Amino acid sequence: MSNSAKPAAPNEPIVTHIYTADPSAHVFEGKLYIYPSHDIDHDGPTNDNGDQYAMEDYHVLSLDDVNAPCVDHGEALHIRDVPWASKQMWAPDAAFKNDTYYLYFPARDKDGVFRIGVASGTSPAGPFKAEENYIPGSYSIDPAVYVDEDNRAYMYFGGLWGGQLEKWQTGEFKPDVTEGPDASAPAIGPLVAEMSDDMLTFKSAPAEISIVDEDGNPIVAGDEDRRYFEGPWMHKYKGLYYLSYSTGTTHKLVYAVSENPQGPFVYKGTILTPVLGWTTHHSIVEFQDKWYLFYHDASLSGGVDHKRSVKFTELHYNEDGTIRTIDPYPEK
Ligand code: FUB
Repeated sequence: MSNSAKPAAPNEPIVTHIYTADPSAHVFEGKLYIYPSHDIDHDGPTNDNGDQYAMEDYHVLSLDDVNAPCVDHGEALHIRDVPWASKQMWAPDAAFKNDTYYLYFPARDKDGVFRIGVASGTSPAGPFKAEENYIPGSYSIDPAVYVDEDNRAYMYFGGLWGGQLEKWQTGEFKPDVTEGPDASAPAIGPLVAEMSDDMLTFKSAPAEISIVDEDGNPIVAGDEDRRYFEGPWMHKYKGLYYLSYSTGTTHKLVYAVSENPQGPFVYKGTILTPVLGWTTHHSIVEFQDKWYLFYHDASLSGGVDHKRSVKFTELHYNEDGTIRTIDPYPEK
C-alpha cells in the first residue's frame, strides 16, 4: 500500500507513481474508491485496434476525501490469475451486493475475442479472485455495473474499433468485419444486461440500447459528435437515469437521459470537452453532497496515449437537470 505524498487536487493526476486510466469511482465504506486501468509501457504496435493498451493488472485507489492523499492499495488482480484471459485488461468497474465486492473487467480470451470477467472479494480494496470463465454471453469491453435503488443490477458495456462491437453486428463474432452501419443508419448502441442475483452471470441476453435525439430519431452512425463509441457509465439524478459515454473519434464525453435504466435514452449534451490524448473515459459519483467527474488524460506522460492519468473535478447540474459542460483545462 503506498500513499501519494501530495493531497489530491482538482484537474491534477491523483497519483503519479503509476499511470492510470478509465476511472470507475464509487463510494464504499464512506470513502471514494477508484477502479482504474493500470497503463504500462509496451513495445508492440500502436494502432486503431488499441494494441498499445497492453495492461496486465489492476490497482485499486482510494481517497478519504477529495483533499486527501490518494492511497494505492497495490495489485488487486493480475492477468496471470485469470484462467480464461490472454491479454489487455482494459477499463474495469466494481459493484457491491450480497456483502461482496465484485470487480468487472474486459480482457481478450485465448482466441483474441474481448470478453468480460468478474472477480470477487470481501474488501473494496481487493484482492479479488477471478471466476474460472468469463461471464457467459459477454463480449466487447468497458463494463459499468449499476446497482439500482430496488437492488436490481445492470451491466452496460461495449466499444467500437478495438472493442470489437462492429464484429458482433449479426449477433455472432465475425473476425473480419471492421465496418459499422452506413453513416445514415442508426449507430451501434451500447449493450445492457441485467445481472443475476449472484452478480456472476447475466439474467437475460444483452440488449442494444437505443439513443435518440429530442425528436425521437435514432442517433445515426455518421453523427460522430453524438453517437456511442465506448466507456459507458450510469448514474441516477433526481429519479432519472443518465447514460454517459465517450464519442471516440470526436473525443468528447456526452450523455443521454431516460426514465428507464434500459432506455431508450434521449441525447442531451456534452459533459467534458476533449482532453490531451486520444481516449477519454470517465465516471460520475456523488460524494459528501457534491458530484464529481473522474476522467483521465495523457498530460503526465507528455501526450503518450497509452500512458494516462486519472483526474477528477466537480460536476454541476443546472436547474433543469442538464449537466454543465466541463473544460478539463480551466484557467487557474
Ligand atoms: O484503456 C483501454 C481502452 O481505452 C478502454 O477500454 C477504453 O474505454 C479507452 O479508454
